[in-house]
Amino acid sequence: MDQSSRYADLTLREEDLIAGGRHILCAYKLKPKPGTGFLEAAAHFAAESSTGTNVEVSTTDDFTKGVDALVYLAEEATEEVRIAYPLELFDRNITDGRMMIVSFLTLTIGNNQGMGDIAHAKMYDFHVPRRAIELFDGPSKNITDLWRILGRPVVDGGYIAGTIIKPKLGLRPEPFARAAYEFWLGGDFIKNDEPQGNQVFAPLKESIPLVYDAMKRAMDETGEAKLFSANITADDHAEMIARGEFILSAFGPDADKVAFLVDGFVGGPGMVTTARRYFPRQFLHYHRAGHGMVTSPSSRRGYTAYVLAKMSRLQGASGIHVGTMGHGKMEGAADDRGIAYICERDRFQGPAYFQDWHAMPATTPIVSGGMNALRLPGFFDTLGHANIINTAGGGAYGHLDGPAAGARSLRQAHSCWEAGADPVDWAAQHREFARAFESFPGDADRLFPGWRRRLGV
Ligand code: CAP
Ligand code: MG
Repeated sequence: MDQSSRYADLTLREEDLIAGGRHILCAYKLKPKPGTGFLEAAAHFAAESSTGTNVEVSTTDDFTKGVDALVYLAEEATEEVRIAYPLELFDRNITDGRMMIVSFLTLTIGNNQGMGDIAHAKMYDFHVPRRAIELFDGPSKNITDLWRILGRPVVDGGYIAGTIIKPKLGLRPEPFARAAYEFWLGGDFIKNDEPQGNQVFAPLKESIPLVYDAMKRAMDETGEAKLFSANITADDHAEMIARGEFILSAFGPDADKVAFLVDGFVGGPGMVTTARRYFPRQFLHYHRAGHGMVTSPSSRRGYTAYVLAKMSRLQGASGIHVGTMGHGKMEGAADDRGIAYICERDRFQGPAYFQDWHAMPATTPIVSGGMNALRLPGFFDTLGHANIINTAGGGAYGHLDGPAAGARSLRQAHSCWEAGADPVDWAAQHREFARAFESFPGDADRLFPGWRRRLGV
């Protein structure tokens, strides 16, 4: 049934919809199944994403039609479809009237992902009006709070050198805490790896007190504050709360130095908001493990990493992994910069929409995935700044001289970039950075041909 007469209005102008402030706009790349017209498919997509189904129903009234999602742009040649969703469609908390990302997803990326007449559809941008900005939690903490704890300037406080305890799994509490202590002798920030929690060989209630002891010893020895991002991911809300409360209790007077990590993609919006609302005074670290199933360029369904990051800011992520823009081991490219910029800037021109955040606090870009000291200068050149949290697991624990040297090599790489120096020249004056060349010779050969001769290795 062609519903385009009801669910499409191509006379609507995007600038009017944005100025009107009563709609969330979504931009998709959509391909119909053979035999279905493009506008017909888009209209059915909008119907199933709002007030309709595949047939007319007798219970529809004029009010219903007033909150229809409407296709306002449809270009078959570019597979471009843009849909305006009235704010009234989205579910609101009975507790405080706020909006929720789960409702945004259920409508805009819900049943429409499996319809028989749609080959595939993927959201690559969306626009939220000021009223929606007012109704989402947004971040309560971000890198500014971490800079303050680290004794840095709270504006442009710069690079936070971090790691992930590696191996990903398999360390019992004592070696886990030792690995943390050794990195903290040279670095700032440590996170649990995304699957680390309460494995039977590393009970959380044994590991966390040892990690805190390691933090205290490292802070005493270095005279520097240290940060730990503890994973509280769990299926059960009560388990998350129990973990978070235990961790805060264990860190006692240094509980402000603890961030809470959630595997937000696989855990879903409920998990992110549980952490955001129950522990609003802790930095909320959004790990996106699993996102590639929909965000990968090879996926033509779901939504992009840009959309994921934009949603995380509305949810209140203090920081989210934004990828390495082609410099690390995960999929990515230089134009992924936008994933960081939509998180950290107060306004940004995305791939489809210009978004004004109306002073919603920023979500901090977290850069991870195959990073080491050699790859950092090129990354900073791509991003254009270093006001980020970087977590390099292999880049620290794979350093020939151990984790502390690995951490120092990361900091030296940042200093090299800040100085605008040639990395090989810089390595000649900075031992741990030089030893990163020998630790990761494949990267060194690829990035800095002739380094052996110049460093006399
Ligand atoms: C990196 C990492 C991160 C991924 C996440 C890992 O370890 O801890 O979880 O990078 O990817 O488990 O692979 P290494 P993204 O530093 O040893 O590579 O940040 O793109 O979400
Ligand atoms: Mg990891």
